[in-house]
Amino acid sequence: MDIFSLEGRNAWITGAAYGIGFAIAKAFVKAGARTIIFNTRSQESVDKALEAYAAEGITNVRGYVCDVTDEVAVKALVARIHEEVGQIDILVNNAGIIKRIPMHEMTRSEFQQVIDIDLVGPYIASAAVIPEMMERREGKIINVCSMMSELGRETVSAYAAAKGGLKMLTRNICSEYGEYNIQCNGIGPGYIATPQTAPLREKQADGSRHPFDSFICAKTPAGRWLDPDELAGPAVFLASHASDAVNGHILYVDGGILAYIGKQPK
Ligand code: NAP
Ligand code: GCO
Repeated sequence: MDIFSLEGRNAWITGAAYGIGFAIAKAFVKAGARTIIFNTRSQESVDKALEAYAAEGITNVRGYVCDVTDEVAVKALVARIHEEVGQIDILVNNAGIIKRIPMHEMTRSEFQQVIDIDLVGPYIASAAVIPEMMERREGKIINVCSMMSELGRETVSAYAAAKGGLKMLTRNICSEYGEYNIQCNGIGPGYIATPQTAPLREKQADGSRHPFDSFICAKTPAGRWLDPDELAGPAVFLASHASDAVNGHILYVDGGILAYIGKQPK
């Protein structure tokens, strides 16, 4: 079972201050990763995250302030990681935002911000790490996609466009760099209980469940939101040699949402 080990490997997980990225980082450490690198947009967020990692007993972690949309800063960060940590064996493009606004009410700038972080950011980070992976003829890139890589819904037009594009960026990196033994796959979480989805689970003024909360539980065969830690196994699989023959694939970790028409109302 050593093929699932990440022993001695360095993993850069963008935006892994909390939420899904943080859960993936914990899983990689448990699988033997040598160093976890993460970046967020503020020193405050980095410092808070380092405390959270320490609380989990994780000290082989380095946090940096770097906005994934800032190409100059990302290239400088990659050079600094190579200098201070070593090679980047695994890149997880996790950093992402969502804006839930009806498309006709959304400003161009709001639409662009989602595209920049959720699609252009993964391009910038991947383009920055690939040359070194090409030299070593080895590398793993995991793009955090979404149900919205496959489905649409009201108010998330920019996010769905970005995550649909990220699915195809995943397939194109696979196509262009597979000959260098670089595998690029996507992980497609379903509905996960994190700060990003907290607004969809907030109790209503009368104490009742948020309508979207009930809706998602009816669309998920298990009838519940998933936990970020349930992404651990799929993420370790895609980061390890166990997936060396898997490339350009989006591994949906959705509890069966994409297979299910939804629970009939009683
Ligand atoms: P989250 O709780 O909002 O965490 C997002 C992380 O990304 C934070 O660490 C945030 O740090 C960082 N970030 C945001 N913009 C950034 C930028 N421009 N540069 C660097 N870091 C940035 O979100 P999540 O639920 O964990 O989601 C993580 C990823 O999974 C996202 O790509 C999301 O689209 C995707 N996803 C989420 C779900 C879900 O149900 N939660 C399902 C499918 C896919 P700072 O804000 O401190 O900078
Ligand atoms: C939303 C949610 C979803 C999740 C996730 C689903 O508003 O519909 O935020 O987009 O974040 O992407 O896979």
